[in-house]
Amino acid sequence: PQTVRLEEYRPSDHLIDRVELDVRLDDRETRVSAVLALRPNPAGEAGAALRLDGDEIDLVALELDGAVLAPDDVTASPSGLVLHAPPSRPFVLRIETRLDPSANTKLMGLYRSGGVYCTQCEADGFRRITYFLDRPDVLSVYTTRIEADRDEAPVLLGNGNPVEAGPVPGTNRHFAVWHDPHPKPAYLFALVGGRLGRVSAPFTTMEGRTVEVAVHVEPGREARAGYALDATLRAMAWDERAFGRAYDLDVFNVVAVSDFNMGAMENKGLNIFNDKYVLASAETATDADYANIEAIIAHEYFHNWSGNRVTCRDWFQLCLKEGLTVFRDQEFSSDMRSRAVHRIAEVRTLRARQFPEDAGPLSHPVRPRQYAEINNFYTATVYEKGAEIVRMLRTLLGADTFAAGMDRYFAENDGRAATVEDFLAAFAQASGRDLAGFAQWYEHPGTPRLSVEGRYDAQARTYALTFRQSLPGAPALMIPIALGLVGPQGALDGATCDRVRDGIFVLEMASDTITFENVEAPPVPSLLRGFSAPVRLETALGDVDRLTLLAHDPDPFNRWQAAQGLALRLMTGAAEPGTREAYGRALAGFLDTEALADPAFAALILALPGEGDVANEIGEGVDPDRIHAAREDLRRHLGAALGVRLSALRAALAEPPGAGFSPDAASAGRRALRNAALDLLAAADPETGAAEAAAQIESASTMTDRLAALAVLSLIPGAAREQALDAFGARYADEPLVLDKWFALQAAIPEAGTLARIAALRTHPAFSMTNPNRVRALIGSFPLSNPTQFARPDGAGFALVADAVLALDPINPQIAAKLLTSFGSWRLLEPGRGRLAREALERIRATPTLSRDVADIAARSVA
Ligand code: B3K
Ligand code: ZN
Repeated sequence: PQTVRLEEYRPSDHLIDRVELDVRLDDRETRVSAVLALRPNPAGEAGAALRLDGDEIDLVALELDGAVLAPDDVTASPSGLVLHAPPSRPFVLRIETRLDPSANTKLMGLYRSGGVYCTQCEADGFRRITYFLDRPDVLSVYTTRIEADRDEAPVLLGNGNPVEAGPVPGTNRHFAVWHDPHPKPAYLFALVGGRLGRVSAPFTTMEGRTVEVAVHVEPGREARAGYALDATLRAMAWDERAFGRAYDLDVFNVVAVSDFNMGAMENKGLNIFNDKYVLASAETATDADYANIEAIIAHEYFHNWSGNRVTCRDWFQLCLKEGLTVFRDQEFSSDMRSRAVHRIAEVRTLRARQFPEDAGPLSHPVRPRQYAEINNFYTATVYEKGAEIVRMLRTLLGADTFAAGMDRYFAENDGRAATVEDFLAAFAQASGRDLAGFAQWYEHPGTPRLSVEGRYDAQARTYALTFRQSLPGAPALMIPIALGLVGPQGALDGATCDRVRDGIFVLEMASDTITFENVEAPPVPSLLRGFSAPVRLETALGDVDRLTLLAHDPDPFNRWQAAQGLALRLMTGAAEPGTREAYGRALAGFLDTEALADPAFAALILALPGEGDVANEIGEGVDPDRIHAAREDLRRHLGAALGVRLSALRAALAEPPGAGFSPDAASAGRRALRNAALDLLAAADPETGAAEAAAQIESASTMTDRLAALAVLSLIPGAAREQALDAFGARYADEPLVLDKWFALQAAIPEAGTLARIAALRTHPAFSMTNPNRVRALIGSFPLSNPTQFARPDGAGFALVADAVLALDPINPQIAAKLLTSFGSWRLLEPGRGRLAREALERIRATPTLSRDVADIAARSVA
């Protein structure tokens, strides 16, 4: 496949100022007429041919300034259209194309989902609708006329503001015209046509403009759209407050569809969502679903400024909109919920997804320098590590200077396609600081290691900390390290260090030593508070030090980190003798004094690192069965050691009968702790645990409680489990999003029978290989949540996933490629399993007619 390189970026030779689209929707034969007002780009090459992108479309008609072109002047194919000698003045092209939305299983371009016409254009789907300069630095003003059958598609939505609508005389068809005054790249284009119900509310912006905000869902599901609408309104108000960003159109529409490749898409004024991230009710959605809906609704809305008003010059700059927007949605969720709890959740995701990616064959810089298929670069690195970079910038500059830099960035780049350099320049100007060193964070793949050594001098009452950073191939990075010293009674506030400002030391050299004065006793350093930089921290902290931090660190993140570190050391055999009991006692003390004050935090303190976290910690020669056994052992021990307290907590946190449901963070936190307690109790005493789980499944008034109990029961083989699974499947037979949870839960069972279970579920009437949510639930979740069965020593788990990748590829290459990335950590495995994983990858690679998406991941995975 052809490689695209950042260093080869050239401005487009032509620009398209205005686009007038006329889309006549039809099930099998949709016609699109595109009138493009083109002109040569002064920044491009004069006299260059006009090369428009296309992908699987048929050209029906083509006119230049109203005249048909001579056959010699143009070359057209389904994958492109070239005008060999376009005019050197402004001109108008009219292009008519034909496409089949019903045959579009790739879910890129215009397709149908459950009878609804919808589009997905990022990164390069617009070229599946019409021939175009499908690149993010070509910004145009769009007017879109949509026409459709009145019964099939009574609702017609486009970007921007509604202009006009009415019947098409003499037919059963009608039309709507939408105009978007904000110039945008083609990837932000969208339209929707279908039968949709809606909930809506007005929003008044800080500029006094009234916006009609609406969420559109399958008719009959309106009641489940209320939370998404509420989240949208809160996100709009928050972006005004926190970033000074107001909305800029008369309407804001969100549409939920059931077939969608990702979570959602930020099309201008018309966000299209995977319905999983819109629909919610107590009966069908978990607290995690509510939190995701809130975050993703906000994320797509925030793109209106970070992505749409200021877009990306090229796809190498993807983190410019994605990293920044993730940072913005994380801040929003932190404000809506508990900041400490949310930070821990963010870091858990970063470590579970981004760190392994960065340690494996798919590692790439936050700003990649080359790609074969851009859709394979919507990664945890671009998104989550990209967000960490923005967070570090704020830590380095302080909140006020950071805010001034953001204002400057938006002001100077509004209406432009910008670069990472433009972003950093705004902060350099706002702060007067040279950020060239900081820019290195965007350029180098891999997770830096930060090792720290402490030395106490009792005579001088000083404590010296020596920091060393390393990232092969990279210069020293600028690493903000939030830190403090902790003693047996808590923070050592008397200790001071002139290199630490506002609790932050900035490491800029490969190694450096700082010294604290007035340190009365040997302290425990609390390092990287709040996870102030995305690095792997290596310290010589012993178990006793970690117990001190767990008990006394004023930084909640590092308390949690201390608990995680202890658990990891216990599971990897690195802990000192007696630590297991001491750890149990520490958790007991914590539960006695703090659990009820902050249940959400307590649930996190109790949650053991996942098997994947342990594998990443071990780093080589991984045997998933041994990790599983070690983790089970620790779960059992904690369940037994804490049993009395866990039962008491469950009772204390029981929902009073008749209490109404609230998805808020406090209520969710109580449910989380109650269910974390059940999980540990069941580990120690499966018989009682199974009975209690079965009872909770029956009595539960929320999906959170029902699913958590089912998850506990699913780990306990026996008739009760099978009955409960069957009953759940029957109860939600008509709720695909709930069945997804049921599919995923069964795929996660760490038993030999799971492969057969998955095979059987693939024939379930609700399962379908064309629906990405179903595929992700039953197959995509398997390698992530079931390491022992995925990496079975007989290779059958790898074969299952590889077969699914090959079966999916002709249907939906993006989803197939994503599934294939689950092999990303194969090099960590012990040699026997590693060889089998490699064979599965080689088998895929040797398959002819692979999509570019899958071929790219397969090639990089074994390289
Ligand atoms: N920008 C989209 C992702 C598009 C993915 C294209 N393969 C959703 C988001 O990040 O908001
Ligand atoms: Zn995004």
